[in-house]
Amino acid sequence: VSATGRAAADVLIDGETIRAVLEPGSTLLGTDVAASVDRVIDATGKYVIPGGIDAHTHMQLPFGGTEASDTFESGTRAAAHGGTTSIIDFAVQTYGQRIEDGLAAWHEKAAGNCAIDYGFHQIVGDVNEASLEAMRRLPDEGVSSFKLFMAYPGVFYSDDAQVLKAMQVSRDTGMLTMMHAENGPAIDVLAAQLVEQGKTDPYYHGIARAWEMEEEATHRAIMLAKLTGAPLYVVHVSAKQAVEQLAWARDKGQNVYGETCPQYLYLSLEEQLGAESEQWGHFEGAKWVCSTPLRSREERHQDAMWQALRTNDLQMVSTDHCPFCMKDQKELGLGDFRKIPNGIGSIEHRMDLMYQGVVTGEITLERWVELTSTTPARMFGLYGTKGVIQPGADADIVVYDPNGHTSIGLEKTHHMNMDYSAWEGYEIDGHVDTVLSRGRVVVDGDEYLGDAGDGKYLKRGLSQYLI
Ligand code: DUC
Ligand code: ZN
Ligand code: ZN
Repeated sequence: VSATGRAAADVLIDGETIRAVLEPGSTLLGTDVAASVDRVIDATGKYVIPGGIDAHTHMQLPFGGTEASDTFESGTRAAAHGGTTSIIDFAVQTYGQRIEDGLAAWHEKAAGNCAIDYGFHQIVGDVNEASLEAMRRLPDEGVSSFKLFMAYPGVFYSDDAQVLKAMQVSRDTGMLTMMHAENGPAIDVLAAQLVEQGKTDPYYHGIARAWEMEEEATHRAIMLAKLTGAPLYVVHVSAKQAVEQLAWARDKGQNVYGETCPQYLYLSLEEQLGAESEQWGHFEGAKWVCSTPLRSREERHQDAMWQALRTNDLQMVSTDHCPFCMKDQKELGLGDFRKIPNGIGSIEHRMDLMYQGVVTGEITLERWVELTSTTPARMFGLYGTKGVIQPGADADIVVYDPNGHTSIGLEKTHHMNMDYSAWEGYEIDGHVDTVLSRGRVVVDGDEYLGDAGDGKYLKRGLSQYLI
């Protein structure tokens, strides 16, 4: 299955790369191909797809007074189990730090630890003259995209002047501007007022981060991008009004793109409000505190996200994998939702959760491949090597069994370093059967056969979506 169609075929792999895609039962130079190879993986009745590319992850991210709980080792192993064979993680420049040092620190965290191939975007957390200079050299390092935050004042935040200057570099270099589009200063006022009124439960995180805050920031990002000529990619879109902004800009011919995440397709603010457990009481809702927040089902944001994935108003699905445990991590926000570390872990389940959208008729099989692998490769300068099954491409391949079944839960399918699953009880009508990373079988059934350090750094080229 590719982004454009499906056919019965044999895939011939030689070492780390795909040598040929052949008619079933083909001969090559007079010999029966299947009879002359070292190993045959029988995919009869199953889908053979390019390995998933999760273009938005945060391994070991220092955030909210703690650190995201998956290391590059545990997180990429969980990814492999779920049929994802490449990630693009976010290297962080913190306030006052040099960009070069932030990037070097990320290389150090990842090198020798990853189960699958990995690349980096650069978070620019301090837009100043030195940063703007350093950003121009990032493409030479294989980092062809950077992320700015219109949220989190005092942490990663950039004001409009900083956004404008960074976008000018984006225009000049062809680096993609990735935007966290929420009005952080306004959100922080609303959040403080809610806490003053005693509204401290996790649910109020989503009330403070109202969709108006996302719509407004998305619009502002679009206008600043238009003015500067920067290519814009809005991350973790969750509000239907933000999608309308993207669609409006695209209809006018502007070069803007957007991703959503599984949590914005399946989970809702109402369910977060209703969440309660013996152990945590109403604090149970902290499990789903992420930014942008879960949105109201009644307001039909989830339906709008699925629709946008069909109409191509949104082009990709990434996870924003940013896991925290309840114990000692989410717990920091007991009594004040502002102190709950923001993030959900989903890297292991993205391919399955999106496949369920094929089962329920939300998207086609081809669109599944396009949203999870082919477009991420094109968007972030990996296409040809990744994102497609064709001669010369890396043999990153998933054999997916549509007759299999996956029960998600902490005691079932769970390899992420978390003490809960944000997807507890989800049932998927399909199963990741076999996963190959550059020709090596790293997952067979539910068994992991790879090693930490198998994954190598991906020097990315510029996006294919530049015009
Ligand atoms: N959102 C999250 O939920 N976590 C990490 C950073 C972000 O923007
Ligand atoms: Zn973000
Ligand atoms: Zn993120």
